[in-house]
Amino acid sequence: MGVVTPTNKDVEQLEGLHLYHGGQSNCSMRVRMTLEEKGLPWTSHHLDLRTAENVTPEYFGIHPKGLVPTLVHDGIVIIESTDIIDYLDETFQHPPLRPADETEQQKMLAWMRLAADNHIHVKTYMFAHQIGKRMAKTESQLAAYRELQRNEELLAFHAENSSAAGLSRERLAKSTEVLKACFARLDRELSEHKWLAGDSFSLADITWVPLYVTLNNAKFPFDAYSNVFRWKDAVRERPSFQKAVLDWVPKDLIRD
Ligand SMILES: N[C@@H](CCC(=O)N[C@@H](CS)C(=O)NCC(=O)O)C(=O)O
Repeated sequence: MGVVTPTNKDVEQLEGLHLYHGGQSNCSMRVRMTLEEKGLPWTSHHLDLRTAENVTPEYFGIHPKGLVPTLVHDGIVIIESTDIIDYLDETFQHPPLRPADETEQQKMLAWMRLAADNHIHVKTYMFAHQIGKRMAKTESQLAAYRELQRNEELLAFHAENSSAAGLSRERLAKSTEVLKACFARLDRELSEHKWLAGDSFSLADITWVPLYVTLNNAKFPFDAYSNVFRWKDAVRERPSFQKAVLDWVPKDLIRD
């Protein structure tokens, strides 16, 4: 589980549920949806990723990679969105967001792992098609980032995105291929069941619907996946989608 010991000791004093998150961040949407589904009160610490509010010594003292989201629950710091939502569901069990059936539960966890393992491909597609130029760092911003960031994959990603040529065609082609295969898999599953892990809405759906939202905003070609369309419409009807997704993403950035 994604519990970390922060070097920024201030957060260990926080009481209740505190979420460090970004409005448009798909990983943050997962946690907000889970909190809304459970009706849990939480305190928002919003970080604007466009102005690199996450790239500060204070925030790296909370999340060692400087990413959102981070949940702090009574001073316990948890990172990695899929671990956070799993933690929330284990800790606050009503209403449950995992199937009662053990096989379906394993299926739910497998969908969550698939999303976590492929996050870099979502990021690549989104940066290449939508926000990469806006998020490019200047030389001095890259130098400041190198001072804080210890993760090689993130250093390489942001350096490549900030280069004159931007993210390479090879990187984008690979990510597009992986994402198409993932959504083809979702589509097959959803041709047989209403929800990803079976007959009940679960953390698997909460994990994947923000990826649909983010990629759709970046004009990912979803036309081939009719069952995915039906599923995202069903998720959109949930009040948690309005509160956790639509209320946080600027209207001009969200596509239907
Ligand atoms: N595996 C992490 C990924 C977190 C992540 O990449 N968050 C993005 C927003 S969705 C972020 O903070 N990006 C800022 C950056 O790359 O500097 C999780 O699931 O929480």
